[in-house]
Amino acid sequence: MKTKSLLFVLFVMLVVLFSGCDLFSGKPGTVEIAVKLADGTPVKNIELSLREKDKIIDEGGTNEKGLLKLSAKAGKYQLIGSIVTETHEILINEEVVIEKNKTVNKLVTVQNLGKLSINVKDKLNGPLSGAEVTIKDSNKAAVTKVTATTDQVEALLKPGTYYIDVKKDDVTLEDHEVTLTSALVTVNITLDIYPTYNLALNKDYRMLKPAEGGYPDTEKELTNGVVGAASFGNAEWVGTLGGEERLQVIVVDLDKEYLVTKATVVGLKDGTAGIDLPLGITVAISSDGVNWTPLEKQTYELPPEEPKQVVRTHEQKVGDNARFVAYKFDQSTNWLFLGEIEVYGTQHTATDVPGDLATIDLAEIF
Ligand SMILES: [Ca+2]
Repeated sequence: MKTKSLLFVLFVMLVVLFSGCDLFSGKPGTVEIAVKLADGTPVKNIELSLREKDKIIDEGGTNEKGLLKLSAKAGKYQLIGSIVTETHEILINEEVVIEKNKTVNKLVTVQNLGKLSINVKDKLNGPLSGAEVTIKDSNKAAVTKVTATTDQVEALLKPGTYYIDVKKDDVTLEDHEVTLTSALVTVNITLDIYPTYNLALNKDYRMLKPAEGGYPDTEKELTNGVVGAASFGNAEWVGTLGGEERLQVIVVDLDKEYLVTKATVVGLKDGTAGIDLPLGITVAISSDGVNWTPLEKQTYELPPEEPKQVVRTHEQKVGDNARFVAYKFDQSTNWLFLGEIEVYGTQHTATDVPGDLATIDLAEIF
């Protein structure tokens, strides 16, 4: 019995010793992986996994700096991943040795890969967002086509010759040639477009029918650059009544004549208060406040499934010179709630022209 007990104790001690050893060697170590181009440019959003034979031990994607930390117990592993570009696919298969309780560094330098960074600029060298950018290969066949949300487009591609087309509105620049090396190559492309600004901001305007007392226009609220929340109770809304004709006319004075690109107006629907958006909006432009050019009326069907309270922006393309911009509203309800009028145009086209907002007959414009 005594010997058996001793053997048992010895067995337990051995188990504890071995499991302790195993526990110790099993303490994880970390590898910090850096994925870079040949010139040191980080490569982001690359999915990598740490594998032991075919088993994935840890995985993740590289961050903005091209870095990724993966953990495993001490040992040798394969680092597996792939970079899929519009032109080719590069496989990553590297050996990584992880040491217990340590962080080791692993640099993965990707060969045969370049990063093209395209910056789109306006004629005054400012950032121009929203352009359609097409990257074409050396045979001028499209490789990728994107509409940029900002002024920048980035693409990972095989080194070589590329041609870039950039299009915004009706302005196009074609076949801008670029040689991409195994590096970050930045290209600035300038489109023949002037930047536009809200020329109506803080400008004077007049309304055919004045704001109602409960929803007043205290401080030129239609050009103050602020739009209220989707509720008639918000003080930013200017409320007017349409009267028998259910009609309102508003004229804004830009002070000078400009090339106007578009005119917008923000309206409120509040089904809890009998306020709906207009059924029709007509914009007219004038340089002198006497002779007016009406643009085509835009009509709306008001969908019943819309939310009860909603803010909508009406937009009218213009593309002509004007100092005065008039809006006519065909009201669906007697109440009309407006939040902001914006008139976009180019600053460099400013021209002094005679005209007087105070003498315009608003009832005679349309
Ligand atoms: Ca406003």
